[in-house]
Amino acid sequence: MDHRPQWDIFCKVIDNHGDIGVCWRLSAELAARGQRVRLWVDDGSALQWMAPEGCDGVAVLPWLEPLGMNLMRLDAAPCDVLVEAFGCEIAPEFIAACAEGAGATGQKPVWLNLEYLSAEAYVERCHAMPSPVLHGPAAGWTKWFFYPGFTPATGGLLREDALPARQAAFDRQTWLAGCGIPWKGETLVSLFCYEPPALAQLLDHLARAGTSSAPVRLLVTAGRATSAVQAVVHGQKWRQPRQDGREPLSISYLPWLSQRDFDHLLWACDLNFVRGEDSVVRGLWAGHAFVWQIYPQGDQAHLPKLEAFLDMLEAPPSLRHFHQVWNGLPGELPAPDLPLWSACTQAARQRLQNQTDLATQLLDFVTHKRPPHA
Ligand code: TRH
Repeated sequence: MDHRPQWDIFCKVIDNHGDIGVCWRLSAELAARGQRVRLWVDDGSALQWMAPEGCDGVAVLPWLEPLGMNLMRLDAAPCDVLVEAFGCEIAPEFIAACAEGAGATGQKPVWLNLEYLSAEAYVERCHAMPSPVLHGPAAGWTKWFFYPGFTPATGGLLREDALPARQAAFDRQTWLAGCGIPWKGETLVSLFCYEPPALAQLLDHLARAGTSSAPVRLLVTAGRATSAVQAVVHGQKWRQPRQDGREPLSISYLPWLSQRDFDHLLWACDLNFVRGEDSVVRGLWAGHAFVWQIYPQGDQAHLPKLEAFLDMLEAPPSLRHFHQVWNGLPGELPAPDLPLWSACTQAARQRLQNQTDLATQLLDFVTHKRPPHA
């Protein structure tokens, strides 16, 4: 009999790739730490490029409505830990089946509501708060709010155990050659974004930087970033070659990368443009200068979230101002200051590396709430 704890993680893909990106990374890390994971997802198509090799210990299951035959899996391996990611409501028939199993064994699963990442102050207040379940087959159980975050009083950040060793062994020249990216010593800039209004300004800046010193190569990620760049590049004058015959700014359009290679991209570049929830953390761990495009919310709720993040980062004024304009506030983008900005990332990384990571905190929390099987 397999006594490894069984996690059931539920993920609904709202739009973009952050929901499944975070859930996959968490699932894979829990499996690396000896847990068994069933990842229930309503649209797992992005996993084909994000994680083409899958992961031992993680079973990806379609979140159909109703769950139907897949519920049989609960008979084989009852649920120990339930995670509803980003406020998705777990399928009621799953809860009912879980409650039935718990009735038989006398042990309730630990039920976690994994929230979005923010550096705002409310996160410390709300982290690990209980929410009693009042109705339905699980009435009498407790759901726990779990907030990832940037301080010791929060749930921490996703940071795999294997990350430092992977990063230390990374060689950018070899990786770039393996991807077919023709690198001749240019300053490398990655771009993962939505449709930032200041994109044309950025391209101008990069071309100017590439005119005065080393040329710049922009590595544009697949999807919305590629469409956004292609919409502005047509007929741009910065395509004129320099005196040495090299273009001041060259652009490479990338295919969809696996999550591992997405990390490699961030490690390879001197400046990274990241977006949303997962890649901003990867930008931090990469340790290079980075700029974050926050996921925009209709009621402008993202603006205080952005400011809280910049406070946490201890961003110098030029980086703060760049972020504001990049995120749609009026103004001119200041010139990127790579030495200053990368020093800022490295100092923040150092502070954050001293904190306990999200997977460790989740495992400790579950052990505390539910002692291991006898
Ligand atoms: O895609 P996103 O904008 O996701 C968003 C945000 O997380 C937002 O906060 C959330 O509310 C919304 O989804 C629903 O950015 P994010 O979070 O960085 O997720 C992208 C994932 O895709 C990340 O795990 C990295 C991965 N990725 C690859 O693996 N390969 C690639 O080639 C690219 C471009 C991304």
